[in-house]
Amino acid sequence: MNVSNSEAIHIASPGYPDFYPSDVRCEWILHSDDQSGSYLITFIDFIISETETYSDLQASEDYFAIGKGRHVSIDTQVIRLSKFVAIGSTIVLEENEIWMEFFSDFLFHNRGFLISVRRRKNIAGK
Ligand SMILES: [Ca+2]
Repeated sequence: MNVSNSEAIHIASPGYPDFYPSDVRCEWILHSDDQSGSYLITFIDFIISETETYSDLQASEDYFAIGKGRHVSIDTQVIRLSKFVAIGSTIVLEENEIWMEFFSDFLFHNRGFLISVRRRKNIAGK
């Protein structure tokens, strides 16, 4: 997705505001033509199911992760979020390209997330 300086884009979990499905993995790559700006990522809604282990069912935790560049990997990951994030929380990333990943395991769903992403010019001299 291309993010311009003038408008916010919205990214949501699949099916939002209905519960997201089990067993999904989504990736978003965000790119800006402006090399000298930052991404402002604001959480409008965020509830992801926490996973408990039942008997021999080994589930991994649902999560939403954000990282630098276009290659989803633990090495470039900046933050990994589960369960709840306070509404209005904002993350700033001074990058040209960032990735986002959503993963849900086979157990439990929830409403998921809605975020807005804006592009902001860096302050001169920084
Ligand atoms: Ca789950």
